[in-house]
Amino acid sequence: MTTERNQTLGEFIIDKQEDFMYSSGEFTRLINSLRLAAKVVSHQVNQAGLVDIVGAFGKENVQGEQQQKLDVYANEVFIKTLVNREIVCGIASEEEDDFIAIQGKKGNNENKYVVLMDPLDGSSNIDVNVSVGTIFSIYRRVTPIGTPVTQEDFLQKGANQVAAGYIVYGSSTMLVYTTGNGVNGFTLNPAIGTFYLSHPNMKIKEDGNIYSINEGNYVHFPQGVKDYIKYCQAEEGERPYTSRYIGSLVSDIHRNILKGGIYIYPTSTKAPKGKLRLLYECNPIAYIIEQAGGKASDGYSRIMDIEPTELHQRVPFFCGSKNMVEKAEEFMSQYPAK
Ligand code: AHM
Ligand code: MG
Repeated sequence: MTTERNQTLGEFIIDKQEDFMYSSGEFTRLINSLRLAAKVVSHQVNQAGLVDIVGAFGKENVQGEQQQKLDVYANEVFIKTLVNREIVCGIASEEEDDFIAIQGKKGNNENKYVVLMDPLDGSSNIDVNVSVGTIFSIYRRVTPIGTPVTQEDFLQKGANQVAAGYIVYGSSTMLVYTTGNGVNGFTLNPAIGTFYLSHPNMKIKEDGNIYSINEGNYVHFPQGVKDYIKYCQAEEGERPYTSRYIGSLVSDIHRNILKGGIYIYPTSTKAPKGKLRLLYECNPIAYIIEQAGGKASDGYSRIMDIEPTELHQRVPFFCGSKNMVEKAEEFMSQYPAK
């Protein structure tokens, strides 16, 4: 419940500023900008069906996917909010072919953070009134401050993340984020446009009973995944588990954090590298899941240890309750990755 007694996100950010190792206020301003953009997008998502914002935009993104009008809108809102405030030195987005280097008004940019994001994940769900989300990941740049950012600043492994979060536009809008000191969730009170701390110190159970995977692709899955699905369905102890798959990553992950479960998007004969993107989908979710006490892997090893090679790189993704992910890895290890 969000009541007047709950701390607001604004108050929380200021309180936590001092805990933050390199605190200069820059990071605080960055989170504040994301908070603002989230409110703008939330408002627009809630207008779907009332204003001309649902449906395809008529173009494909670099990955050959149909862009939805709201994808494009959310992308613009997040980018404009960050660019106008000169709060970061670079942005990478699922909707942009390449990263964006941000020059300050005076030609140089003294900011030290880059943001990688999926501005509106699961956007094909909007037309049918199903929850969608935003995912973001923040790094400290590795090239010298004041020079234009390069690809190197974005191709960092997930373990280097300074912060990560998601916003779920669901039955209510929630912003969940971590800076490496646990995970906190804030619910938007739309009447007054304020996020309140509703889910302090979120933890995912070590064992859960939900498995989330697109089973329609079963015949295309690796044998280790097929065997794990059969394990989930077997009658023994707490099993069979419940199958829940919304097809909207943020919502599936959010539910599994709150209830305990595993989410899997594996490789398949149709998608040999998996579907989800390492840098702005898997890494930020992995950081949150780990901070909540769970585990995130590619089926064999830790997601956040993968050295990225491309901005839009895809990876198989297994994440959620620790013991469930470890069990799935046990099945995968019977069939070593090629
Ligand atoms: P998107 O980034 O194009 O929206 O795709 C990512 C989405 C995730 O939200 C979701 O978990 C997954 O794709 C669903 O894929 P599928 O329909 O193949 O099960
Ligand atoms: Mg996406």
